Amino acid sequence: MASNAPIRTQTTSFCRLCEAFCGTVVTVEDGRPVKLTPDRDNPHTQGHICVKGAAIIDIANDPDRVLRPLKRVGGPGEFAEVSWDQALDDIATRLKAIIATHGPQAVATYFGNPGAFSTDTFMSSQWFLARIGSSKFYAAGSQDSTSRHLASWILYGVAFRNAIPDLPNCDFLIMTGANPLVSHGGLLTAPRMRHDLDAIAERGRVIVIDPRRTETAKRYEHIAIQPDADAWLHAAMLKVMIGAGTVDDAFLAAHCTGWDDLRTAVTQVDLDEAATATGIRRDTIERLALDFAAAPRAAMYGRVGLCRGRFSTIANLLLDAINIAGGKFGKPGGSTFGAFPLAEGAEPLSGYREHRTRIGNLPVVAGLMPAAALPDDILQPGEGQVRAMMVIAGNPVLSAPGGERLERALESLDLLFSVDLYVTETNRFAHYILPAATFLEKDDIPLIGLSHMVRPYLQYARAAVPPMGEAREELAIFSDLAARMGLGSIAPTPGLRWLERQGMAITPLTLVELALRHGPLGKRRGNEALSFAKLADMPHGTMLDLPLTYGGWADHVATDDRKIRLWHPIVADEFARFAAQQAATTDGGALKLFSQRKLKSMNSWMHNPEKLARSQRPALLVHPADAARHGLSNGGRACVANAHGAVEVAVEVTEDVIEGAVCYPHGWGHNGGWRHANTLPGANINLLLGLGPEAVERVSGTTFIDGIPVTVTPIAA
Ligand SMILES: Nc1nc2c(c(=O)[nH]1)N[C@H]1C(S)=C(S)[C@@H](COP(=O)(O)OP(=O)(O)OC[C@H]3O[C@@H](n4cnc5c(=O)[nH]c(N)nc54)[C@H](O)[C@@H]3O)O[C@H]1N2
Ligand SMILES: Nc1nc2c(c(=O)[nH]1)N[C@H]1C(S)=C(S)[C@@H](COP(=O)(O)OP(=O)(O)OC[C@H]3O[C@@H](n4cnc5c(=O)[nH]c(N)nc54)[C@H](O)[C@@H]3O)O[C@H]1N2
Ligand code: SF4
Ligand SMILES: [Mo]
Repeated sequence: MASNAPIRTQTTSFCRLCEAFCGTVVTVEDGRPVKLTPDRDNPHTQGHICVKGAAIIDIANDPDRVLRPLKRVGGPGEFAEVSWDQALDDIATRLKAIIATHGPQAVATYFGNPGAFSTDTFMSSQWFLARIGSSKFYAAGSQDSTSRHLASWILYGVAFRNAIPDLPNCDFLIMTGANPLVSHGGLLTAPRMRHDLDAIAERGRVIVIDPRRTETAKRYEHIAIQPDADAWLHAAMLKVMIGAGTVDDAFLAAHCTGWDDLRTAVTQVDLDEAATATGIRRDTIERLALDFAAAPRAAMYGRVGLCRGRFSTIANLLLDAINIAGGKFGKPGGSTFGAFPLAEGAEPLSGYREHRTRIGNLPVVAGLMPAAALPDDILQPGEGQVRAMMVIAGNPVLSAPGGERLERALESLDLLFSVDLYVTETNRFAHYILPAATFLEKDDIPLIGLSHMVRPYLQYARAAVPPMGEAREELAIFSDLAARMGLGSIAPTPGLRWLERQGMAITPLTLVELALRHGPLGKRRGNEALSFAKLADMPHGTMLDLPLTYGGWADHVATDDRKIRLWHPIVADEFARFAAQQAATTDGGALKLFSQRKLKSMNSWMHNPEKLARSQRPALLVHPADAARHGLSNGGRACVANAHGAVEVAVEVTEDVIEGAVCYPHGWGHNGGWRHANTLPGANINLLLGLGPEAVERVSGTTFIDGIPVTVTPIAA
């Protein structure tokens, strides 16, 4: 008997919207994803998901989602559907002509945040760029982590080697520049973070250092700090630890180089000046340093709030130095490297300075080019001028610096195409938009999280549904483009292309599978057990029998002498610059702008689903004393301005933000193809960010985002 009941399947999977990689169950009815629920049997996340994860269903089925290739037919944002053949033939022809005339460096990529969570998107876009011979990989990293990666490169010899706090065994955690109860962690995968932090607070202390009394700060202890002052705090803490004789001299002598130089540099920092710069009382700084030093199982962890100021690289380096000199590094309950399930050398983001930017001669960190150099790389004529761009999973018009200049640059390109789910503020300037597949439509493993997992885990998730509409995975898109350009495959090396000709399947996932099978876990569990076919038979994933690297951490240091490098010419130069800054006075009437994230918002793109957006009212947080001083009122409007631009915002007066600073979320001010998000209030705060070498930390290309001076003036109703 025929039934009209829908055909319903359930597939276990994991969310790929942030680094928590929560285990999920995807319900599919008649070929459509209809529900995403937590996978309570996932041993890693044990039923945790957040509201954004569940909303991927609304995104996948969003009537505004791009499901067929679009071609520009008029002004920005005016598109018509075309076939894949038409789109790819034209893109391939134009790319070939641009490369033939201007060389491969005339082609650049902008790679955005969601792409980092898809092995396919991340590796195939890198492969394609390498295959055409360009190194111009612009990325969100300069708004997020390049100063962290430079500090890691100096210390450990590998840019992507970041230490993580051993949360399960830690009794004293200092968390700075991070709000994991909202963000769910960065360069740290611990999806049940709140449970971990609660347990630490129960055993000991969790201290949050932040210019805002954040959701995390409210739950634990809070020390308010002025934005962009972390280098002062960290140097002062280290100086106090040295003065009190609480540093681990034996560890420093055995495992580190450059301690004498670093010690000399930090002892020159004046503690009263550090108190003035940070807004933290001197005795509070001293107590914090001594309590940390005295706690046997202590760690200090920091994230994006440390990565976008004027001295981000040394702020990050000093954070690690506090862990190292304090005798907390590589020990249970301290700070150490995550487990490494992949074969050594498999990290894609490792180096520094392999090339420099054409604009501003900035060094490139971990292959990630600084976004602040992009608009002029397009607009300024000369050898290597960018004439074609692909924007993959990024929306730099809202998330990066550049504003109108970036828009003008994008509109001037000979070719701009984007792989995305939506028509955005950025790709509305494109010649073509190619429809991307969501994570529901792809096989994957949580690759980017593997080296930052507090409790190492692995899952191979199969696509819950095939790509919807005419969406395609990036591997298919770039392979097809390469073929149409006469390049054959996009496999990045001649060796891999040779293997491919012998009949071996060379894809991002098959290479990751190989790196996994030949890594430490393969030796332990047996090579076969780690085939993706076998892993796929474990629908809830598997905890890995790999401990964090206590003791074994030294094997993962890749400096020439295999010692942790606490001093380097870059550090010397940065300290010289820092010391010169210390005497400088602060600007009279200006307030310091910094950023915040919201639980129901994801950078610039999850604002279209009604269920996420309805509670969002972006507002400038202002301390009552500053509000009185500048004539601002709660619920009123204000103009926030500096030399780079001006935006109009709503004002919220609150004691949660430190006096002297103001806070606003990024990613708002929509005018893309999102019918709902376009109607929402909110401004693009990144119009206030500068461009070019003056607007970045020179050594890391980090965009100055947090602590930038602005004036705030009331706007009459
Ligand atoms: N002022 C200020 N600026 C900031 C920040 C801040 O805190 N303050 N944060 C910075 C940080 S940390 C980051 S990482 C950047 C983020 O900024 P971007 O890297 O630009 O990323 P998003 O804004 O998240 O935009 C992601 C784009 O990818 C698309 N997309 C979503 N899923 C997929 C997918 O599966 N495949 C493809 N192909 N496309 C997809 C979305 O539609 C959207 O257009 O912003 C930075 N900018
Ligand atoms: N809900 C949600 N989750 C997200 C994202 C999102 O947009 N929404 N984005 C994802 C991305 S791309 C990333 S990179 C991660 C980031 O993860 P986190 O680093 O935890 O991100 P934030 O919530 O921005 O936390 C940064 C904190 O630094 C503080 N801060 C700002 N300036 C300074 C400073 O100068 N010094 C100090 N000490 N603190 C400062 C801010 O007030 C803020 O509370 O989150 C990811 N998760
Ligand atoms: S916390 Fe991150 S990984 Fe987990 S459901 Fe939310 S967005 Fe997805
Ligand atoms: Mo980020």
